[in-house]
Amino acid sequence: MKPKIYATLPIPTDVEKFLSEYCEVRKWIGEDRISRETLLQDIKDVNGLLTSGIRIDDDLLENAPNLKVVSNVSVGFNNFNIEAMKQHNVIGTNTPYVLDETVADLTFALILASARRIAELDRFVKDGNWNPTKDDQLVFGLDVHSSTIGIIGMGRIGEAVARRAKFGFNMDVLYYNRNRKPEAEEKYEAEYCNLDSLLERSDFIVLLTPLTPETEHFIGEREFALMKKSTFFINVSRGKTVDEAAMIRALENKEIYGAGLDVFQKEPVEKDNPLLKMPNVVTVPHIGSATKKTRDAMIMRAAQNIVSALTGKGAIDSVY
Ligand code: 8YV
Repeated sequence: MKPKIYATLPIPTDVEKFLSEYCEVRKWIGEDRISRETLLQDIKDVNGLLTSGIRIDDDLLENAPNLKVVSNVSVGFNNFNIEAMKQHNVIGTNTPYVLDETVADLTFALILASARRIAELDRFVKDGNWNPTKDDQLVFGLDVHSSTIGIIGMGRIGEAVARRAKFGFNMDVLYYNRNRKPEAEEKYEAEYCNLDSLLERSDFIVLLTPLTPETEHFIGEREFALMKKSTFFINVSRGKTVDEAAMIRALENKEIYGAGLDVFQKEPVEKDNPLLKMPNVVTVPHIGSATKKTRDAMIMRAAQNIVSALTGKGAIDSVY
């Protein structure tokens, strides 16, 4: 009897072919995101769940007594209730490594787009407002090269950002992390400093911490008040690592110069969110890893994780 797995997101053909060699594959084929109700119904007898962003808690685990593994198609796993999964003896896996460079690219896209006002001036030109007689200062931005970047969370993606900053943009690299990263200090002349010093000295602050109970609202009113008025805040981690209301106030009060945001407290972000009306805030819809090549690599890795766990070879990327 092949183990049964359920996928809540579309699976490329080659991945489905790989999975079908080892498992009986069932999947959600609806247009929209699967509802909680349907999900709990559909997974009653499955052994493995291939998913992304779905809350894995006691309620779901009670509903799936045969579940042995939940494989996230993401590196972040704040959707896992780890204690509940341990109690139900369910393995949790994620997809590290395969997205590091793609997320680092998007991070720099947000740095460049916010500093050089790309989104705003793209609209400016397309709205027919480009008038050569007008004072050039109207379109001035701020330099990225030779400035100072502050990386909060120097993991693999943080190091990929540091490499781009050092060797691509001749930037000074500061970082704050739970533990020192001697290699990054060696390779990118990255300077380890305490959080407040990083916040006070950086021109671009990049938040790259996972969302955990310790990092919820890690950046709030106090932290924004320490930043320079010329600073750009870049969030490519999770919306809830930032106190969004405090960020909105800091932007409205010009305590910081601008922001580049890939993630929001609520996703999709509400249409009336004040951030969406600020020309000095660049917003994108959680696209950190959103390239075909990288997403295909993520779902193949997640498939390998689920097969490995269900064929007794243990989990390649277990999160606990
Ligand atoms: C995912 C991400 O695409 O990997 C992560 O942690 O945030 C993205 O790569 C996203 O989680 C999909 O919901």
